[in-house]
Amino acid sequence: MVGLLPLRPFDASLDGFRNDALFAITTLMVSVLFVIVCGILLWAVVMHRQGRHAAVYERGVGQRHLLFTGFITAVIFFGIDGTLLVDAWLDLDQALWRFPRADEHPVEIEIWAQQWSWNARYPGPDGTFNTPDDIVTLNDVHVPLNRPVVLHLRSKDVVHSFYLPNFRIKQDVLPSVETRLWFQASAAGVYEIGCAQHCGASHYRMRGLLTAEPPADFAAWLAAAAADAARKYDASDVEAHWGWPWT
Ligand SMILES: [Cu+2]
Repeated sequence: MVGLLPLRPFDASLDGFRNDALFAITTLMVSVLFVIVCGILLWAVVMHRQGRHAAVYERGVGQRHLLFTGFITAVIFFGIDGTLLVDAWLDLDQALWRFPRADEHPVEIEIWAQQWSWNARYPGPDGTFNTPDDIVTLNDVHVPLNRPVVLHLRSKDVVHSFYLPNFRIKQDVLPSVETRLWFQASAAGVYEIGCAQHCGASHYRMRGLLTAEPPADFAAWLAAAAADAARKYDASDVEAHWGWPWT
């Protein structure tokens, strides 16, 4: 069924297929209802065209009408919203809400959004955020393949939305509240990070790159980035110390 939607971006994530399946089911059900409604409209136009028979005004309060209305409403409700009943099959809870446990050793990254770029912060060799050995990048996030990644997100200014089309996830990034997201990359590549919330004049330029790579390549990148961060660290640059304690 997912094949019905060939125009979706390449799925590079462990759980993206669940999102695609739900999207496909919903699209299919809405399409079926669309055809039925168009059929009814066409039937009404033909059957009630001028001269065929006089129109009759119905108040729609009779038991027969109420039952019919209830039936139609139920069909629409279960046909569209009812697709969420396939939750058990798609196991969406498992994919969306089961954040990785500590013993799964997720990669932890803080994302600080601002007009109009994405700041990323890794905890560095000491494993603690907001310390001098943190690794800080701009519009450049790297993650290893086949290992969960947890993001904690905040915004410096307005509401943004961290969007990874190739991983089928999106989360609002707010100035006042920390939001969270997790995913796992299953295919190596360089993918786009987009902002999905109109956030000002240059919203369209607010994009970064996410590189998913084998663990050895990720470790090499992380080591190089750590050395670079140590070189650039400036204790007096208050603006650069935007990290927060990971909770
Ligand atoms: Cu934005």
